[in-house]
Amino acid sequence: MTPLSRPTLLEIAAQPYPLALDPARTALLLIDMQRDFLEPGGFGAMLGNDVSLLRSAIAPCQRLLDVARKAGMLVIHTREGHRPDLSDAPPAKLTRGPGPMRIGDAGPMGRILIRGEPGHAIVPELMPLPDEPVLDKPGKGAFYQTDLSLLLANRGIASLIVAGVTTEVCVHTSVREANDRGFECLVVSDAVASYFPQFHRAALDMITAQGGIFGWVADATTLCAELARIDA
Ligand code: C5J
Repeated sequence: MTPLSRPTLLEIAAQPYPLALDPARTALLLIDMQRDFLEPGGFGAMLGNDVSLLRSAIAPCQRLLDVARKAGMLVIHTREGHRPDLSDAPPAKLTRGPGPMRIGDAGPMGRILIRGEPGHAIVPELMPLPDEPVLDKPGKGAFYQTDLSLLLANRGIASLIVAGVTTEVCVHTSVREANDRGFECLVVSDAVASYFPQFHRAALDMITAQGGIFGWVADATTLCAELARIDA
């Protein structure tokens, strides 16, 4: 395909209809690709989940990261987690789930969902570069109690490419928050994943239903082929 020079609108073959993206006003948002959710022996696995279902998103995320970096796009990573003293975790979240597998309890990779613990880190395959913002979020949504809005506004971002885990929890919450704030969201179907395939499918369907009520969905191959045309 022919390389493009900026400014250029990319037309992405997406569901429910093609999306025009201005790469200069688009950011890649990678949600919670953390060791505790994705690695065998982590918190997710300890709960009895099959982490291979989540790990299938790593390679598509790597491809997205690669083209986004080459295109000079803003890349933002998030991590779900709390302060070691748990002072930023609401009681309703702390008392959720069977003990001793709650937030702050000892897990196989350190204390569960606590900042600075080994399991809280982003998987090595998707290690952020030093100039890429990493947002620590105490909730499921990437906008809740973070400075994401500010970072996006300062860069004039209007559209988000969203990838990460899990499709129906932190990805969905973040997309809903972004949609209400006026961002166009393109969710990358094979770069998001869930421990529950039926939830993954339903969550993607919810985004594109009713003419794209929360946004658009496209696969990584389609998107990467378009982004790779950008001449940064
Ligand atoms: C995320 C969760 N990241 N499922 N967290 O989706 O609790």
